[in-house]
Amino acid sequence: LNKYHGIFPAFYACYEDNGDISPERTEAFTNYLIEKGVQGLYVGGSSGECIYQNIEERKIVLESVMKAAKGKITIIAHIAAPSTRESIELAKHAESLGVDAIAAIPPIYFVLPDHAIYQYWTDMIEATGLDFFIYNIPGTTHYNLSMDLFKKMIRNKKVIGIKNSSMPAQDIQKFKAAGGEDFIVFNGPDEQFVSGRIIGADAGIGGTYAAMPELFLAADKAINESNLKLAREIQFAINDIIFTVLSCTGNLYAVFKEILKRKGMNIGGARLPLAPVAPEDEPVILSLMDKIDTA
Ligand code: HMN
Repeated sequence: LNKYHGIFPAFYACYEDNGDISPERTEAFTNYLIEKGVQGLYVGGSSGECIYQNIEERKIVLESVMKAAKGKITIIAHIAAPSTRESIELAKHAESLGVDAIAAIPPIYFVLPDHAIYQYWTDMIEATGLDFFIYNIPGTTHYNLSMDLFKKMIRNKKVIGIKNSSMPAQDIQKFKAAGGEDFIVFNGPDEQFVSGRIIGADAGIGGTYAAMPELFLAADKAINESNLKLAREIQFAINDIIFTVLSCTGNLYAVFKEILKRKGMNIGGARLPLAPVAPEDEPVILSLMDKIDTA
């Protein structure tokens, strides 16, 4: 059975009330998601707020996740850091913990030429024996993976898939066609999970799955059973929730974490500069609690 199928929540950073990384809450949240029935976790990505954590903190997060998840579900560790040097350190650390695969965005801040991105990814790939997923997320990195670089990357046998968060669903079709049948494509934009799966994504990694895993698991099941009418209905319910959260003053993750807290899963807030939940978000959060429970 392919271990890269189904629903992979992009794991949320779990903090103490004072904002420190919380190993206990990280472990508890991992167990919570395993009990929901997810097939894997994507740890240390955007939703994991990796951008706002130092290397030591990122190691603690992965260690705590692995303590709860090792051998139970598939773990992909996002290990990209601003420098190649730190990315390699994180890659080796992830390998020592026994993760299934690593993944990385292209370099951030400076938008570098393809040859430099190729070198950045290749250096971290060569640092371990692990499988690797390319992470294409132009909305945040301002770099849109070229087909040329994609084709160059997949000549390396360790490159077994891509998490694609570009908005055109047709990009998924292109990567799947060029990568071949066994090449794994993860859908990135949660608002297009159903479209992404239908056009060729094998599975999904998403930043809102952790807040509503039931809905994504149900959508995935409906697609597998070719019940497209139901899949679309679930996607509409999901999008209604996402669009509502995006209308809040508080950041997307801050709002979803607040909802999780009120459902009994306290993993703290989001780190600044991500905006915390604001007083004017209160009625929206109350309406979302109902929507998430009854959807
Ligand atoms: C990750 O890297 O942690 C996430 O999987 C990123 C993911 O693609 C999310 N994109 C961003 O946060 C920019 C989406 O899941 C996104 O949260 C969702 O589509 C809602 O807009």
